[in-house]
Amino acid sequence: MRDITELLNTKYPVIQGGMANIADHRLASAVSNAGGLGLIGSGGWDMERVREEVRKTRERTDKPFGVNIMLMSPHAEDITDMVIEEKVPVVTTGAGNPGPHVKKWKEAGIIVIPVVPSVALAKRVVRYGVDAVVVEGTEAGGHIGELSTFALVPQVADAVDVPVIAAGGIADHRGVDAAFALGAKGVQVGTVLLASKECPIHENYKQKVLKAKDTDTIVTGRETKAPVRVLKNKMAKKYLELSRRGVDLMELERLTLGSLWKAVCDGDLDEGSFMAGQISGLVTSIRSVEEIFQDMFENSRAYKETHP
Ligand code: TUI
Repeated sequence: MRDITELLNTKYPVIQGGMANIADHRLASAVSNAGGLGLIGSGGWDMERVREEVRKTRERTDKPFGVNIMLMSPHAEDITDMVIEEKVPVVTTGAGNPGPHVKKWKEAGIIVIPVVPSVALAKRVVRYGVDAVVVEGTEAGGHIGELSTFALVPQVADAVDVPVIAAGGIADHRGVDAAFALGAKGVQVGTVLLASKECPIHENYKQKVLKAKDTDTIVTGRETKAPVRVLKNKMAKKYLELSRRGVDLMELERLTLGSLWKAVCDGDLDEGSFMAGQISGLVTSIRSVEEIFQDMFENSRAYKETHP
């Protein structure tokens, strides 16, 4: 099976999570320049804004990068065509089934890597002809599935014949080694990058991640079809109440993105939605993306063995 670094043309087998409203050209280019695959997180932005981010990323790096398309976004359809026009090398998708779009992306020479929360969806997207899958466990931040990384990764690895990239709960070399032991060929990380020097979020967001302990995340919207993991605060409790009352999905999504904005830009500790994964408790210092990847891979036995 093809190695992830060979498939993506990166130094390290790591993809940055496509964090909506957060992962702009600054984070994406920093990740790509540090040897991973940087992604522009398109959720929350319209097509022209994402196009601008693509162009700015190209000004900052000559390394491969990608766009994550959040399929629940009202702009998703437009963005699926824009990535072809802009010759974006890699597309990842989240929060839905990308099936109908895979053919046109493959014909355009794009590497396609959907994020999947189950064996069933992994098998379905592989039939469409994708290059790899990101298998994301419920430990992850933001919009999540039901199954844990530990249970899901080996089941998907056995079920499909494309490389599996593990996500959810990975922040250091132990997570990388565990993911490889479960059959993954690479990892995707989000939470640990929130605390990177280059991540363009409000300082309060970074400090909230640094201060979080193991039990400080909760999942809002489990009753609806859009469960979202966030750090506990006043807003999270308000969501729990709203989703318990069965508030309309679209309204909840608007609220989520609106308050994510308040967290990312204003650092509003009460009204913001601080999406982050269960591994937040392990993240205790601000480092550069390069330092983070060095720790993750230069100390990983599995990486050393597979990339001598
Ligand atoms: O997409 C994510 N994480 C996200 S997206 C986001 S923005 C948002 N805003 C408001 C409400 C919801 C999200 C924040 N974080 N991760 C990838 C991911 N994809 N996790 C789970 C899934 C998923 C779920 C169901 C993928 C496919 C899927 O398919 C259902 C189907 O149609 O078969």
